[in-house]
Parts: sequence; C-alpha cells; structure tokens
Amino acid sequence: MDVIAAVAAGGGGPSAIGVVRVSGPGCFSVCARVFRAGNGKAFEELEPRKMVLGEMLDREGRVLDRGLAVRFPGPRSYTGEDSAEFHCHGSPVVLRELLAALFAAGAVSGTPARQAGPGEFTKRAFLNGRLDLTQAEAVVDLIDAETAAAARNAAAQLDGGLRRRLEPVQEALLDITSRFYAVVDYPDEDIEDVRPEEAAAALREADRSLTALLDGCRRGQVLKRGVRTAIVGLPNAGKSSLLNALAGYDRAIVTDVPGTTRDTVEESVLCGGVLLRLIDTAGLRETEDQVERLGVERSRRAMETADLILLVEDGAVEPDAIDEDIAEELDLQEAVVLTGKPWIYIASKRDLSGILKTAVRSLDGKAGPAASVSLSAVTGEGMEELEQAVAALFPAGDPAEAGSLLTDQRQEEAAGRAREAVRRARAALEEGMTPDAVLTDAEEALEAIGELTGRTAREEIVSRIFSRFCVGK
Ligand SMILES: Nc1nc2c(ncn2[C@@H]2O[C@H](COP(=O)(O)OP(=O)(O)OP(=O)(O)O)[C@@H](O)[C@H]2O)c(=O)[nH]1
Ligand SMILES: [Mg+2]
Repeated sequence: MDVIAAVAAGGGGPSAIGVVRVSGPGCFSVCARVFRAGNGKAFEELEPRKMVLGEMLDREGRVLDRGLAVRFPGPRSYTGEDSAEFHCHGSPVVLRELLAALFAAGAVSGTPARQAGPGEFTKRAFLNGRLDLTQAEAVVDLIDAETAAAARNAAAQLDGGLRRRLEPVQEALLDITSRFYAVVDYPDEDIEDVRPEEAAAALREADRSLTALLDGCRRGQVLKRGVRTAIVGLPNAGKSSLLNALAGYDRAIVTDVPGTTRDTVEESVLCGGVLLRLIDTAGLRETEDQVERLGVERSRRAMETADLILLVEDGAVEPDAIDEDIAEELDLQEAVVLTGKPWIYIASKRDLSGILKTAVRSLDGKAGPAASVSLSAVTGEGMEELEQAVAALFPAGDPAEAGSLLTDQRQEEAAGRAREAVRRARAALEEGMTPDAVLTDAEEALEAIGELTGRTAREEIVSRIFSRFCVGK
C-alpha cells in the first residue's frame, strides 16, 4: 500500500481551518519531515490520537504555518493503517504547499507518497475491515446530506444500523447453508440432520425482514434525494408563483400572459421538513405554438417521473364563468389521477376575491388528492397548510428506523435479489426438493446480502461447515 495524502478540508477557498490527511504504512517517517513538534518529540514518538502544536515546514524546511498534528497508529485509525492529520490555517496556498512538502518528503525518505484518489481513505477503511460497505456509503450520504433527517439517517447507518438489521438474515442463511453442506458433502460424519420445518421457519423470517427493509426503501430514497415534485396546471394558474413562494425568491418568470413558462424550471426547497425537488412546468393545454407544445410535452414527462404532483388551479376564476376551462381542468385532474401518484390539489390566488374553489370536483370514485389546499403565493396564506400536507405524506419515520433504511438503488437491487432467492429456497424446501436445490438459492441470497455489506459469504460458510465437526477431527 502506498502512502496517500490529500487536503481533507479547506481546499475550496479561504477558511478558518484546513486539514491535510496522510495514510499508509511508513507515513510517519514522511510526516516527520514536514512537522516539528513544539514539545521537541520526534513524530514517531508523539502520543497517539492527541493533538500536538508545532510548525509545518515547506519543501525547503522553511516554516509554512503553525498548527496541530495528530498521529493515529494503525489499526486504531480511520483507515486502519498508520495515518496522521495536520490542522493548519485554512489557506488553500498553505494547504497546497504542505501537500507538496509531503510528496517531496516521501521521495527523499524512500516512502513515496502520492495524491489520494476520490474516496480512497474510506476505501482503505473498508478493505481493512474498519467499515462495511453500508457504512462506507453512509460516509458519502452524511457528507452529501441536504436535510437534518438525511444526516441523522446517514449517521445511524455509519454506526452500523443497516448492518445490524441484515445480520440476523445473514446468520439464518449461513446456518441453513452450512447445515445442508455438511449433510450433503460429509454424509458419513455424525452431524445433526437438517429439520425442514426449522429451515422453512428461518427462511420465512428472512423473507419478512427483507420485505420490511424493502418497504422502507422509498422513505430512504426520499430522505436522500428528495421528492421529485411536478407542479402542473393550466396556463396562468399560478404554478411559477407557487414555485417562487416555496423557493423564497423569484426563480421563475411570472407574468399574466398564459403560456409564460415554456421549459421546465427546477428548484430544491424544504417544505414541511421534506426536501422537494420542484419541477415547474409549462401550463398544459392544446396549443399550436411549436415551442409551447414541446414544453407541454415536458410537463407530461415530468408528471410521469414525479413522486408527487401538485395540481394548481386558478382559484380566482368563477367556476362556471368559463366552461371551456372547466372541461380542461377536469381533463387535467383525470390525467393526474391516472398517473397513480400521490397528488395535492391547490386552489391558487386565495387573496383575490375570496375563495371560489376549495376542493376537487367529483372524480367518479377515482383516487382523490391526498389534500386540498387553498393558498396565495402573494400573501403566503395557506402555505402552512401545504407544508403540513407534504409532511403528512412523507413522514420523517420512526426514529428507531434511522440508519436502517436502504438509501440507494444498489442496495435496493441487492436486497430485492436476496428476497427473491430466499423465496425460491423456501418454495424448494416446501416442495420437498433435494437439499442441492435449496442450497443454490440460499447461497444466492447470501451472496446478494454479501454484496450489500461487502462481506463475502464463501469463507464464512466453509468455517461454519467445519465448526460442526467434533473437536479433534
Ligand atoms: N393576486 C395573486 N396573483 C397571483 C397569485 N399567483 C399567481 N398570480 C398571478 O397570476 C398570473 C399567472 O401566474 P404564473 O405564476 O405565471 O402562472 P403559471 O401557472 O406559471 O402560468 P404559465 O407559466 O403561463 O403556465 C400572474 O399575473 C401572477 O402574478 C396569487 O396567489 N395571488
Ligand atoms: Mg409558469
């Protein structure tokens, strides 16, 4: 393993503090050349995991900055290797010089040091068994978190929340596979037979756990990437005004000309504690205008890919004043209902001439809106009700669940595959198939879970098989 080094904080622009991180066998001899501890001790002698004040030196041995260094001898370090951190002033120039000094020191000390690649420190932590894959992914999620809830979930996942939830499933599958293997491969040994009912019960439990995990997946993804929310409605309904009100600034152009918004406009906002990825769209109507027609096309697509639809109707138009509009509005409601997605009905312009529309017209028993809100983008009346409706649709979830939500597609796909294989194994068992058939599926399930956690199953199965032998064998 090479010695790697990188600016871990403060590289983007001037900041109060900057951090340079170093890791790899032999890195202390490299560090010794760029840091002179104030207490006179050699770098290798610095007390582990304690900050020490001293001077950082540049390539020529000149003082670059005064700051703190910490020595983390492996394996009790983030990466599991010998590693160190330098905390200096957050000047990008100082940080760059310090990094260059480390590379130069590496060259002369015979322990070459190089720039770390993206995620390389965490990759080493994974390879050295300091983190499993779910935890490594949690590191990225935590850094990228856009809401407090997302950060909390990532922190709990980093603490092993997801792994702990997967462990019982993995245990059960390991138990079944190792028993079957022992019976199949070593028929002469005196090993306890497999009891099919017990194995079936264990598989049923594994199925249940994986299903619960997959059910929470939508919440996990909402936490992480937010809710894709399409704002749709007829031209001039007040869609862009709503986007601007939620964003808190004039993101989209608003005019009284119907057909103002042509292209889709996107903006992320926090609404009721939920991260919404808003997509403001062109008003939906039949049109001859080529540009507008393309915009309308995009609106329809936005609706198809959304997790939530906000249907905005002009609340200031007398319902029976313009028959044609009403027919169009009903068509639109129908189109929204047909997507099968959760939607919120919004009557806009509440500040104008009282509320004329408060609810949706009859939908012939089809799925109605999750909520109906009358609001004004101008005065802000009713905005709170919208926030409440959104919060109710995407609840923060049980705090006990934190850290054990699948947050990305890779995890969802692997958990889904594991469940399918568990179900096949159960069916094989119940149909009285040979142990081989059950084994293939149970092993496939284990492999899929192994992909989730990064723990490969093969070695564990082997050691379990032999643990069933008597002592001395
Ligand atoms: N008084 C009042 N006027 C509003 C409100 N919301 C929108 N308007 C007005 O309604 C008109 C249309 O608003 P937009 O937000 O551009 O409507 P839109 O649905 O985005 O329209 P298109 O982009 O053309 O489809 C503008 O003149 C807005 O100022 C509101 O809450 N109160
Ligand atoms: Mg608009």
